[in-house]
Amino acid sequence: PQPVFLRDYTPPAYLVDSVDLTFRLHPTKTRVISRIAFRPNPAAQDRRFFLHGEELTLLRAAIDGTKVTPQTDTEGLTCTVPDAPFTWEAEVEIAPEENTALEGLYMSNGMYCSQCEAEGFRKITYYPDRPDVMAPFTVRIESDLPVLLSNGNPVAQGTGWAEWHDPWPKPAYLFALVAGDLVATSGAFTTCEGRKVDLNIWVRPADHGKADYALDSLIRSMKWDEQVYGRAYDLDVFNIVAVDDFNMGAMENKGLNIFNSRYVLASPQTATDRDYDNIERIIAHEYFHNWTGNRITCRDWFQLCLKEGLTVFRDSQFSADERSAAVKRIEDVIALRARQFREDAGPLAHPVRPESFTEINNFYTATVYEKGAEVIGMLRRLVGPAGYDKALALYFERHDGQAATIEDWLKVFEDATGRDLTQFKRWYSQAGTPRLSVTDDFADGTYTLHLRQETPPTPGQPDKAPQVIPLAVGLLAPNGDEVVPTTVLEMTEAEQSFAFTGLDARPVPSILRGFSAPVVLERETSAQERAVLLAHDTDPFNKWEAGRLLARDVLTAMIRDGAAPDGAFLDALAAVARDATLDPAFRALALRLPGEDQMAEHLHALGHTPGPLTIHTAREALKDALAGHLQTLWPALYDGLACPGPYSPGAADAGRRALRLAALSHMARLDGGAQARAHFAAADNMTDEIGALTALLEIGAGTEELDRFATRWAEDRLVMDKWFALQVSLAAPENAVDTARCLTEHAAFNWKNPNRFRAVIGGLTMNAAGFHDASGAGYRLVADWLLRMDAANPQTAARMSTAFETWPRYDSERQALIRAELDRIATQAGLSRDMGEMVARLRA
Ligand code: B3K
Ligand code: ZN
Repeated sequence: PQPVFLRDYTPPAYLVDSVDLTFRLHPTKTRVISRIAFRPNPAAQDRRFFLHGEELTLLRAAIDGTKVTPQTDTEGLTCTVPDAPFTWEAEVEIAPEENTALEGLYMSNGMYCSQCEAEGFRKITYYPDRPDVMAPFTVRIESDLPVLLSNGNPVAQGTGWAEWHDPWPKPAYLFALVAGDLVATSGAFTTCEGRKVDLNIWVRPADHGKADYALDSLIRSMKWDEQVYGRAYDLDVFNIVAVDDFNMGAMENKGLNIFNSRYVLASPQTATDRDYDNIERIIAHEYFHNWTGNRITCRDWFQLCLKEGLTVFRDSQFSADERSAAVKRIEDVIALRARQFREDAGPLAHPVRPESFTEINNFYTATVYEKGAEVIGMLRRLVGPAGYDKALALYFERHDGQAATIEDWLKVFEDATGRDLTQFKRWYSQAGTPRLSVTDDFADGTYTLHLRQETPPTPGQPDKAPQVIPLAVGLLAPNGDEVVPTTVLEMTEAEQSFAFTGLDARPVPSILRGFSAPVVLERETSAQERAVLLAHDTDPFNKWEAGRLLARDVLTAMIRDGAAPDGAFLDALAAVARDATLDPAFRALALRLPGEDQMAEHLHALGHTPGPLTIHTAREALKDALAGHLQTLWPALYDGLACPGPYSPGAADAGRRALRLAALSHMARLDGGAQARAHFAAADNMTDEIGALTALLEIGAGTEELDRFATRWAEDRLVMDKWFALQVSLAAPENAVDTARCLTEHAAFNWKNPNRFRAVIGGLTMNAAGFHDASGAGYRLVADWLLRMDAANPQTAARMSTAFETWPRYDSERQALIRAELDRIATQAGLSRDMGEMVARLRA
């Protein structure tokens, strides 16, 4: 397979005025009849008529009613066509039941469903499957199944058939079809334009009653997008369907979102606070795509961040408004560092807008999504909220109905605000996380920050130019009073200094407030300064960050020098944990120590290569020390934070539960798990049940509870995913591989279900010390499963292969072991395009 390049873009040779599709559904012999009105594109030079098509059996084709015999190959067909508008008709046969890749039309538990982004429509029928070809679709579905859905509005229906029409021109990747025995949780929403919209969340009958929170989240999302972005919904119905077998989280098909059931179904007994949070966020994300993605889509797949970065940014704003902005920001940065910084630091690093790809599905990454959202956050910080709103209004006005580019996006900001964004555009083209080193001096009342930025080389990009870095800074007096409130410094040079005058004493700087740019800050700071910030910073993000840096340095000293846990750190953390004026959710985050993978990355950047087991042991020792040091605090927190009343997934109660469960997990280290066992037995919601089980597994206990859990929840797929994942990810390092292997032999291990596969194999890759066991057994097991999965479902397998992206930070023995597994995968016959590209990049 050949890579495609951004620079090679050419406009489509033919445009589409309308698409009519008829589906005669059958598990192995579905017929798809298409009638497509084409016209030559005046903007194109090329007149070759090519339609994408893969794994299709072409039964007949005609142009303007006359039979034709196109030339077909494994990628599509070509045909001689008139030099004027014409109608193409074709009939193809496909076999949804045999589709294990879960791309195109497939079956999940007896129901038909589709996933077309990015290039799945070509597995349904012959079509110019590229996002810059947009057309209105009319769809007829014929099937005995009771619920038949497609995009747009329902037109007509009878026994065994239904017709849908979507008036909004869309690219084929937003096409969707669902047919099944489904029940709906329904509601209604009247838009600010007065349109009455029927809302339905469709689930399998056994899951009825578990979609209330999803519906509530949808209604709040619709309201929010009207109020904050002025965007109203544009069809008479909005349907969401929950599907058990799904490669990703969800899909924003026009008017018919399809979701992984784990991001729809929830009840207090079966879903954790985190699940509720994810449901709210992903429902919002997919809904927001209706404007950022669907009404304005991408010209080509290199522009993916145009819709994904923006939509992630929008859903973060929504979550911040619905819950706690401070907590949301901290959680986002934790995730960004864990996934995107990690990606940027390894062989898979790529720009927010990649310049080439072999398989686009490999680029639905933390860089495109999360860094893409950070770039928009920086843009908003630079032009200010009013400038941002003006630019967005212009974006919607100018590009509605179009397939746009990053150039279009930036031009809108330039036109709306008068700002030159030439240098800023480097955020889209340069890969890697900039490192920002900071020194300072103080003389005669003037405090000066000296900044130096440098972005390390990444694959294909040895040299980097300076980027625009918005740096939010505030200054605190040594007693903790804020003397300079947040100001945004704009760094544009490789080296630059900024002065603050009129100060009485040398201040304590609070730099990169709110994590104002996705960079690594490097600054020699005393533990004392960090303690001042942890106690007094008015910026909640940096207050948390100060604690994280203290913890990181304490852990670094323990891992590298065998130091003992630092008492001053434990005291500082204790002060935060018992400060009742702070949000419990914030306190719970402050108590969370940096992860093992984060520590490995940090130490590697410092030039060290400690064994994963050393890191694990040190982190456990610090947790034990924290438990012991604060032994009187834990029961007080635990007793004081019980939520009165019935379970509510709202932020306030969730925060209390998070802090209470953090206390419980520390108590377990002191009482052998007695309290956690009692908590498990008494739990009346899944958050408490999982929290108690986690506390037990972390101390090597919980065998009985695991059994009880399995008995109680054997029939609930989503809850059982948790059971599978938890015991692998929390297994003692020396048992992790065996635990995972054993679970892959469990009767309920249906490996073709992506959620179950991710629970066990992904669970192992998340157990850093277990996965990186010196024997290489973890690498072997994961590679075995990648190969097996690749033959069935390349997308899910390729995504999991990113587990190997951290190889450069390990010792030479482990590197050799990983390399051997990557070689073994690379030489496998019949490897998918997805996996082929991933291993090639991983090995480079
Ligand atoms: N746009 C989809 C992702 C499609 C993934 C294709 N492999 C979900 C989302 O980002 O909203
Ligand atoms: Zn998205």
